[in-house]
Amino acid sequence: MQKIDPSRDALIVVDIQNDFCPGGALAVSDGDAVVAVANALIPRFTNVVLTQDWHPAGHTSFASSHAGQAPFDRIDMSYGGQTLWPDHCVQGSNGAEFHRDLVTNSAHLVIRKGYDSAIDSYSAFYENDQTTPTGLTGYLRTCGISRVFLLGLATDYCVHYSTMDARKEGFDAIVIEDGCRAIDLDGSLARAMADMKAAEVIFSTSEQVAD
Ligand code: VGL
Ligand code: ZN
Repeated sequence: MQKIDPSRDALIVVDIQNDFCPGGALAVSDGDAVVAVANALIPRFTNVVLTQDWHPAGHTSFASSHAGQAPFDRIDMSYGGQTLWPDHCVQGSNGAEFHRDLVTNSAHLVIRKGYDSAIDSYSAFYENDQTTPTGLTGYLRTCGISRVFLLGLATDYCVHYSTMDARKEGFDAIVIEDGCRAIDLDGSLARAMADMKAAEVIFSTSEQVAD
């Protein structure tokens, strides 16, 4: 059992947006299944943070921004390797909106990320250069948070990177397994799981979360 302590725990709901759900531009298989899990947990936390992938048109992570490249190709960027994606979560587009059934009203904070056209940002804490902060660490610390529960899309990208950064920043981290779905590109899910386990991330089902 993972018992919620509202004074020190926050729930981070990662990228539950139309483009990552069936019918979206970068649809994660069964992605909309996480909405019900998120909705059941959100009211049980005092401190809820939502993240929103939020790219300008022509973003560097889009394959369409690189002549001769196709979605899911990998290229080298100044900050390291970058997987290229279909255009997705363009600022102000319907695809960038939260899933219409996600209950967002009680969230205290929405962290938008990936808005710098030259850097991708999977993590809720740092852009992919691993040095540009979003400010989330300061926010959580200021609020007295020492442990984060994470769920959302996708397990092997934004949930994975957010969870690893949470650990690096000294937060305990619990990933809600039934609240996540993966893209799973070339073994990315297995790598993400191994990484998170090595970083002493705790895995729990939403059923095992107690008040
Ligand atoms: C994500 C790929 C590109 C994610 C965002 O939310 O996991 N993946 N942008
Ligand atoms: Zn993105």
